[in-house]
This record gives sequence, structure tokens and C-alpha cells, in this order.
Amino acid sequence: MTGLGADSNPARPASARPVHPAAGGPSATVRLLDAVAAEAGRRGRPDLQVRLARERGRLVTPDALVVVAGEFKKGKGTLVNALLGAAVCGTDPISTTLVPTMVGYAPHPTATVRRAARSAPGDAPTGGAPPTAAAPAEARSVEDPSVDAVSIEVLHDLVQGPPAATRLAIGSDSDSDSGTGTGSGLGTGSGTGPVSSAQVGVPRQLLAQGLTLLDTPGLNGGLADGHAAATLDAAVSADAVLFVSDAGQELTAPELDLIRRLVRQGGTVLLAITKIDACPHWRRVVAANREHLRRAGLDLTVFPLGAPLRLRALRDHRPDLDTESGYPALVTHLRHEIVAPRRARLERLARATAADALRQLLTELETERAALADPRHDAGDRAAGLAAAVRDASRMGEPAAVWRQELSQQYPEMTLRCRDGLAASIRTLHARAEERITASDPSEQWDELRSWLFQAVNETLLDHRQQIRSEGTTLVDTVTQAFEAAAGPVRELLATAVDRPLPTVEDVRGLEFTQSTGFDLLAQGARGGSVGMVIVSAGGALASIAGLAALTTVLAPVGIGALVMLGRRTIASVRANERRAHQAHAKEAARQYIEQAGRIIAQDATVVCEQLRVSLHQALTGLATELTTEARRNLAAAERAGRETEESHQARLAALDRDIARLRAVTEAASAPGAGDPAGAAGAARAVSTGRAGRGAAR
Ligand SMILES: Nc1nc2c(ncn2[C@@H]2O[C@H](COP(=O)(O)OP(=O)(O)OP(=O)(O)O)[C@@H](O)[C@H]2O)c(=O)[nH]1
Ligand SMILES: [Mg+2]
Repeated sequence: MTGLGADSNPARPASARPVHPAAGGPSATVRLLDAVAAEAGRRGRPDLQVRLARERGRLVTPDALVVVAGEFKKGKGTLVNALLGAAVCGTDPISTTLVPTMVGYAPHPTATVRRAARSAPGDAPTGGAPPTAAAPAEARSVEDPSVDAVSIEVLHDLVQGPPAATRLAIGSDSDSDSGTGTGSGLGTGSGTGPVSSAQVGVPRQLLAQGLTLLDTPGLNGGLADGHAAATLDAAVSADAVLFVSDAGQELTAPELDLIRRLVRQGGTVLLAITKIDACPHWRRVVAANREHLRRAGLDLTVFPLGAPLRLRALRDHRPDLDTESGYPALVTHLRHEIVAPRRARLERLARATAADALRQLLTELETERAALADPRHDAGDRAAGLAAAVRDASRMGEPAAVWRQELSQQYPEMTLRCRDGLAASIRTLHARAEERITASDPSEQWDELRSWLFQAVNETLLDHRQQIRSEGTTLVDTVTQAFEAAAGPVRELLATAVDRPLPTVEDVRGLEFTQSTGFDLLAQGARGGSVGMVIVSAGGALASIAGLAALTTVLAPVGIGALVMLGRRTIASVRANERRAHQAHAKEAARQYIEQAGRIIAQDATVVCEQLRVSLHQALTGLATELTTEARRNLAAAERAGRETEESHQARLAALDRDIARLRAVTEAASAPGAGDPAGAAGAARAVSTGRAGRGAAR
């Protein structure tokens, strides 16, 4: 399946990943960043060079992440394989996918597995729940993973296994005879610990263009599945979720629940209906599913797919069959609606950073020029204004700065609200569990109860994450606004020392300050002069911090649901068929489970909140330092001008005019219509590196 063919084939092998794949456009932006960084180097601004380099790093690996999720055996792995025309995911008809697999571009096929360190004896919860499902062991193992290179065949063996061995097969007896808590037989291979995730790299054009796929373990019973929270949480930081169902059956209520959740989380959700080749009535099922979605108020693009048709089409070079398989439509959608917009957004952020760096470099030159051109007039005012800018900018980095005060005051309040929110949810959960168990016969209905508990805990976890995200956004908003309230006047002081208005980059002015999601947006985004840009940067960090934590979670399934297995064991051990005794045991099991889950959720929340605080603090401290540097340099430039002798004066003015003209031309080229296009950004890059445009535009 890997030796695929024609150039027109979107799944065709790509032997080398272009740094910027889409028609060469992005590489022009990279060249612009490089050119501006070189200019910053020439002008002694290593801080700007660092920032431009960081932006460049984000731009050369800007993969969109698409999470492939759905219930058991719906064809997720097969879909990934058919999409890429390569057997990257295991698709055993009996064994099931047990760990998430990240599939991305590599010039040569590679496969690695990440192993969680084995937990110490005694770590497993009483009742012998499987280790992959034991949250405390997981929490430790994530800290100590090891990565092994394996062949793709071995990888398939390692990431698949019998469902009952490690999964929380609700309604099954798998929990009553599970192992010792130190190994499930799954994926232990020759390594030391169970496999917690896998990574595959293949030379495929679609991946080279900026796509990474995450194949996830199947969910059983929707939100009631132990993996549901991890998968849904990973989806928050993804660019899209491809929800997979098949044509054998209409969407079930749990599937619709999952889709609703995913949509509510704010992401893009696509629906794949697989196995159309094997289901003669697939059109009816697809139509019924569209109707279900319509009634639920869900607007999803639907892709009916048949993997065998696709594979045959690729093998025999049959475009007609390929179209019939539905895959080309999916490829086009991923390419144009997911990958391209992400790239465009990153490019705009990169150009905004380049524009901001250019503005700073230009302001310094213009300040010196203004002071040189008219040394007596306004000299005192100019120096006083710049000295005030230096003083105010320096204060922004001190502990007494309003934004820092705001952060130290608001952050504890935010975490307190989150803790209170979680405590209230946990209390409600306890009460609801008690109530439910009181009204039931656990010996008969334990599986149902357990399923309900899984679902309720997963919902609590996801709601809590949602609360953190929303509280975090408010915190970022408040603190950055306080920052901007101080930074704005400093920038105004800097601008008044310049005689002529500074050019701005149109593209940057129109930048939409929507939060950037995506798993690689941890770095600060464009840090420009406006509140909006700061929010983009910290917001990006917020989204990705949550995402990163989520990814860690999904890469090592949290499986906290397994703790409830205690219940069945205990119940089974009660010989007398007494309803009240069963209820008491069930209540105790539920109580322990909810408490454990609550602790894990709280620990996780503490980490996520603290990461947000640190990242926000760092981002704004960096901005304050940069502003101080800018102000100091402008003041020094003005002072330097005052020391020039009569002869050096003219020579310096001429040199400044040349440099200024060049930088103004670069800024204009970067803001020209179509600057985002290859030609525009390339023109700007050329202007910086050669100075030709600059000389042409010099007046
Ligand atoms: N005829 C046909 N069979 C398919 C198609 N997609 C998947 N299958 C079959 O369905 C079974 C399950 O496919 P997988 O790709 O392993 O499904 P999955 O969703 O990854 O399964 P889990 O990871 O175990 O939840 C396999 O036997 C596949 O061959 C399809 O489009 N057409
Ligand atoms: Mg699978």
C-alpha cells in the first residue's frame, strides 16, 4: 500500500518536505523574517532577533492537527491509512487500538513508541485495575517516559490488543479478573513499560503540506468511556476533529452526545461515514445522519467514505474510483479548509512580528534623524519625552507595575473560583451518585451505574477544563489590558520624538485577534503595539498550554474511570443477596472513585493554571523589557545626534536617510496588496536584503 503513485495523487509520497509547502508562499514570509532578523542584528537588537527566530520556528513546522475520533471499530485507523495510502495504523478486525498514534510527515518512514515507566509495586489501586487505567500510576509514568524506534509491523502489534485486556469495556466482566496492576500484556514488547503512545512518520505530500493526524483509541459508549475526556480534551487544541461513524448504523445517542460536546468546545468537527462500499443502504444512513445533525442544530460537513475503493483506486490509478471512494473530497477539505487557513493565520502573525520589529528599527533611526535635522528646536522636549519613556517603560518591569499587581491579585482569585467550582461539582456528583444508587439494585444494575459514573466524571473534568479556559481568557484579557494602558503612553512618547509619521503595515492593522489554537502555538505570538496582539500571544499560549496538557493526557490515557472497578469486585464478594449491603458497597466504591477523580482533576488544574500564569508573566515581562530597550535606544540615538560635529553631521544624515528609506520601502512592500502572497513577502524580503527597493523609494 505504500508504493503509491501518480503526481496528482494527494497521498503521493513526498520525499522532501518543503520548508513552506503551499506554492512557495510561506517560504517568502520566512525569508522576510530572516531578512528583518539580519537587519536587527546589524542594528544591535539581539532581542528582536530572538523574537523573529522564535516566530520563524513556529512557521516552519506549522502543522494543523486533526484528531480522528469515534467509537470502536468505526474505521478510524483504516481511514487514516486510506487517506495517506500507507499502512500507518493497525486495523486488525478483532484487536482494538489501545493508544493514540500521531501520524506526521517524515522523509523516510519511521515509527516510535513511547513507553510509560512501570509503576512501583503497590501503586495499583486495590481491586487490581489495569495499569493503563490507574490514574496515580499514570500521573507518575508520564514524567518518566522512554521512546523506542520500532518497525511499523511491530508498532501495529504494540498499539493494538484485545479490547478486554486494557479497556474499560462497560458491561463486560473484564474488571473482575484483571491482572496485577503492573502490566496488561499490551504493548510491553521488549521495552520496560506499557506503551502509552505511538508516533509514525511517512513521506506523504498531504502531511508535508502541513497536516498531522492523531488516531485515537475507540470510545465505547460516548462520554462514558474512560478515554473520552482525554480524547475530547485533545480535541480542544486541535485544528479539527474528524469524527468517524460508519454506514452500518445511524448515529447513536452517545455519538451525537460526543459530537455535541466537541462542537460546544468550539472546534471544527467533520463527520466521516465509513464503509459505504460495504453498506448498500449507505445513502439512506447518510441522509438520516444529516437529519439527526440538523435536528440537533449541528452544522457539520459530512464525508461518506469507502476505504477499499480508495485503495484500489490508488493501486490501479483510477481517478473515477477514487472520486467514488469519497476520499478526494476529504483531502481537498483538509487541505483548503483546515491546513491552509492555519498556515495563513500563522503567516499573518509572523508578518505582524516582522512589521513590529521593522517599526522599532525605523523609529530609532527616525529619532536620530529628527534630532540631527534640527538640533536646537525641541531638543529639550525630545530628550525629556524620551527620558520619561525610558522611566515609564522600566517601571513596567517592576513588581509595582499595575499589570503585575493585577496578575498577583487576579490569579489567586481565579484559581480559587476554579477550585470552588470543582468542589461544588464534586459535591453534586456525590449527591447524585448516592441518589442513583439508593434508587437501584447494584447487583443488577452495577454496569449501568458505573457507566453513568464514568460519564458524570468525564463531564465534570471537561466542564472544569472549560471553566479554566474561560477564566484564563478573562485573566489574560484583564492583565494585558492593564499592561497596554501603561505601554500605550510610552509608545506615544516614543512616536512624538519622530518628526514624520511612521508607515504601518496594512495587513497587521487588519489582523483579527482571534485566539490561535493549535498544538504548536505555545510560543508567544506576534507581540505588537496593540492590546490585541498581546492577547493573541497570551491567548495562543493559553490555548496551547491547555492543549499541551491535554495532549500529554491523551498520550497517556488517564483512564480514571477504572477506579470504579472497585465496586464490582467488592459487590461480587458480598455473598448475601442483600440489596442494602450492595448499595452500601456501591456507595463506598462510588465515593472513593469520585474523590480520587476529584483529586486528579484538581492536580491537573493546578498545573494548567500555573503554566498559564508563568507564561503570561513571561510574555509581558518580555514585552516590558523590549519596550525599555526601545526607549533607551531612542534616547541614546537622540543624544548621539547632539554630539555630532558639523562635518560628521551631514555624513550621518545621509547615512541615516539611506537606511530609513530602505526600511520604509521594506515596510511598504510588506503592506502592499498581496503582501501575504509569495511575491509581496518575497519583495519585502528582497528589499531588506538588497536595499534595492529602498534606494528606489528614497526621496
Ligand atoms: N468495507 C470496509 N471496511 C472497513 C472500512 N473502514 C474500516 N473497515 C473495517 O472495519 C474494521 C475496523 O477498522 P479499524 O480501522 O480498525 O477501525 P477503528 O475505528 O480504528 O477501530 P478501533 O481503533 O479498534 O476502535 C476493520 O476490519 C476494517 O477493515 C471501509 O471503509 N470499508
Ligand atoms: Mg483503530
